[in-house]
Amino acid sequence: MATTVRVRGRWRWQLLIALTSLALLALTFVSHLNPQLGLLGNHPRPAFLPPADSRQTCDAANACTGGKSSLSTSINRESISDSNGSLELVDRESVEPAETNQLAVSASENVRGVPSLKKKRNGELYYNWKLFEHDYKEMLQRFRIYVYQDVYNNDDVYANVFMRHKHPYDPKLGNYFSEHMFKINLLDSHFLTSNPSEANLFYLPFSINVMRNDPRIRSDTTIPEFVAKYVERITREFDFWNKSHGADHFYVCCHSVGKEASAKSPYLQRNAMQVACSSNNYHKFYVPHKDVPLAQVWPRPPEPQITPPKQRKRLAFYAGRAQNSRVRSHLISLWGNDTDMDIYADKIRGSYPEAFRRSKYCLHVKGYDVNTARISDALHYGCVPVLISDYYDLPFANVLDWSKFSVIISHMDIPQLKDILLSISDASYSQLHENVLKVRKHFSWHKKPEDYDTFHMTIYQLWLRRNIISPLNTNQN
Ligand SMILES: *[C@@H]1O[C@H](CO)[C@@H](O)[C@H](O)[C@H]1NC(C)=O
Ligand SMILES: *[C@@H]1O[C@H](CO)[C@@H](O)[C@H](O)[C@H]1NC(C)=O
Ligand SMILES: CC(=O)N[C@H]1CO[C@H](CO)[C@@H](O)[C@@H]1O
Repeated sequence: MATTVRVRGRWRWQLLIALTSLALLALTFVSHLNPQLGLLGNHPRPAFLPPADSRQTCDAANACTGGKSSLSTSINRESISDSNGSLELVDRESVEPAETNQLAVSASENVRGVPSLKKKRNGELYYNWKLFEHDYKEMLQRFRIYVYQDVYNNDDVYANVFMRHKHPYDPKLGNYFSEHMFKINLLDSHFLTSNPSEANLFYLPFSINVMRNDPRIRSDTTIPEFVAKYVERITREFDFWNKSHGADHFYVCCHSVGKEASAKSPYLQRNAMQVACSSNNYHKFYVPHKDVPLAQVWPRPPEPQITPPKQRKRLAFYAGRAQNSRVRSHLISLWGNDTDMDIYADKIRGSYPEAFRRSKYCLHVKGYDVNTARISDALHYGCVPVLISDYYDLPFANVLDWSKFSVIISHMDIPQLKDILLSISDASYSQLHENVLKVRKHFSWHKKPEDYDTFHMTIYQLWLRRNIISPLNTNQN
């Protein structure tokens, strides 16, 4: 080795100078990479999650350890996995099969007994509660959305695709519940305007989930064609689209095929906003800052009594199909027989809700895609979520500091999973748990929306994007 690259005398200095300037340049660059998340306004979200290591080592009590070198470590890691290109391909089938042991679903999840938000504490969990609250209230008063009238047209042969779903609580729809509830809540809300000239944004009301189940459409290629035809019609028949080339338009999907829905309409893809459960920073059609992560929430019966931390005897719980991702099979091969953690390949043995109730930590591990309903499940049962899902653009991450109510672990740190969880002190755990109880309300839908619930939080993300007009003139070449 030493014989092949031999740097001779006078070159040595030039090389040294060149390397030093490079290092300085790199340093300047890195110092601009400030993972400041608290910014609201027109740059609502970080493009990527803050480095996994720096977050997992900052516990709820704000005691950060080992943070000094973690930024550079994780930058290295990201570039390694980028250049390796070994991330799983996106699944074209569906988000997830239904979980076992779903309980009957109640109409309204109105859980009381959650501690009310106290201003002093909010500073920790929310990046800037005051700013958020102020802006949120302005939104309630001023935000206006226009929905294309197909949503009301019962006579169309494809009425089912556009109209509100009649049975959103059908357990078969559990994984796509968020998509349907958004539409239902919006149609009943005061944000809707029948006057397009006063609208801030325009809603394209097609349902990817319904298309997927409609034998006339269903396939990976037909869905984008259907969507493209619809956008063509909107473009022809209404002025609104051309005014912004679609930049003030949005559509909503909680089905992973939804990410390809825009494949055949360049304007939709590059300009319009996609409100999506599969908010995967690694996917070619998902654009952070433009698109909006949608929280994937299963409808669950109320859980009025939350098991306190001391009564949670098991360290961690996970159940899910191992074959859905390499990350999962890795987790199961390393921890499947651990005596402190209940890590099940495939189906859980016993009751699904009980497993959440008896565990301190509940794992969300990427499957076909970055998202599943396990995060909102964990929050629902008062279990602290552990996220093992790199490149997940997390819902509401511009408002909520996820490190205050969850533990984020890089795919590469699965071998350290148990050490990481055991290193979190009881005091830090209590803080995480307390914050879980506070954020639960952001991760639940209601027939009649409540303040700061998933509907309002998602609407708020759209509100932040109301002024973004980027008439990117996409030539069809
Ligand atoms: C919008 O622009 C397209 C392409 O230039 C054009 O074909 C269409 O007629 C325009 N729509 C309206 C409503 O003017
Ligand atoms: C768990 O233990 C069983 C029985 O000893 C064994 O067959 C299996 O391979 C083990 N699984 C893992 C993931 O270590
Ligand atoms: C291109 C390349 O090097 N791919 C490798 C990425 O890493 C996985 C294991 O994590 C290997 O199996 C691939 O061969």
